[in-house]
Amino acid sequence: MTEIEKKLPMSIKYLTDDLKNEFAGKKTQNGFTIDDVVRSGVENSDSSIGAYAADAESYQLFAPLFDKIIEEYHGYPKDGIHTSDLSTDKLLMDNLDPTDDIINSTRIRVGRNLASYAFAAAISLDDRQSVEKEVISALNDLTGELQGTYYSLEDMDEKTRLKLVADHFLFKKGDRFLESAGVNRDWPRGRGIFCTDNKRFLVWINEEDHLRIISMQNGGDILMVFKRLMNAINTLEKKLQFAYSGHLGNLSSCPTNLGTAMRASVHIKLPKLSKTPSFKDLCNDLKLSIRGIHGEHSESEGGVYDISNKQRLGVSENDVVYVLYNGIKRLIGEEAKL
Ligand code: ADP
Ligand code: DAR
Repeated sequence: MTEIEKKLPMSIKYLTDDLKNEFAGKKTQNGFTIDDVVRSGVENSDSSIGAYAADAESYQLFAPLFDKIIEEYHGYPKDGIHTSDLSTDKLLMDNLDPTDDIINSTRIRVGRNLASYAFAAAISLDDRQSVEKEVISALNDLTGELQGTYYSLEDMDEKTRLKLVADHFLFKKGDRFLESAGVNRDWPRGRGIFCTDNKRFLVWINEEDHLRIISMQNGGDILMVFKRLMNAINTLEKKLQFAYSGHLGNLSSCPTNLGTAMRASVHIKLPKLSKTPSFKDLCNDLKLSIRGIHGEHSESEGGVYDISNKQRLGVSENDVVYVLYNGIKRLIGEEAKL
């Protein structure tokens, strides 16, 4: 493979002429063809993945392509069996930053899609509004630390929306990658955010997936954030039927969010370590991703980075939170040495 081919979006790199012939004429029950699946990667050649699923069926109908992408991104085999572990009683982890000097905040989120609807790239406006209604009904039954209020993006004034985005609580309109995939259609109709008064528990409705279930708070108490999220997932799973398969776990629009569909992140100050030449390699070795502090494709500010687990599939929720915990413990140690 040439150096140029290596830099292509995975969806383009692995969509050989043989596969194009194999997929010709095929479409999912929601009318998605292989061209629809890879449109984002074709229109955005700087995509890392460049493919979005329209529904659960996409992962079966176009499996020869998705298998390659999934194997490269998650290191997960095409015959793998995903196991979930939403328990919290086995986890032994203390607060890595009890004096709040280095970890600004911790956020753990999962993506979920309702089994009976097309995913964001293919869903109709009516169905997106039905998803919104079904999820709000389930959320309104939540009690205790999860009790909150739903705010529709259609009714939200711009000043409030911008503040919620700036404060890292609310999602922005999808970037060009999501635009090409068709995820932004009818924006902002059928979309909104549910949150508790203290904003430690939030649910996005109809961003990139039907739900993003989020637990977050200032500081580094990863275990407390994880326990709140597990409580929410275990409660919501009793009310909503999520798209799931034994092979791929929770099914998501983007193949990077399969399996646990979990991204566990901290916003952490690493002003010295981040300037060393080995910072990226160290995070890679620790199976950690580096992002800026205002979401994907944003920049870090003031030496603060969004560090999170990279692998989401073929590992359990307990594994994910330990990858973050052990990785952050190591990064804090390396920063202290400098
Ligand atoms: P995701 O795909 O997990 O939703 P993004 O990178 O798009 O992630 O981030 C979504 C929003 O969540 C952004 O506003 C980002 O700043 C915020 N965010 C992510 N991780 C943290 C964190 N550990 N602390 C505070 N805000 C966070
Ligand atoms: N930029 C797209 C998305 C990759 C993962 N991020 C998601 N799903 N938000 C790409 O293919 O590079």
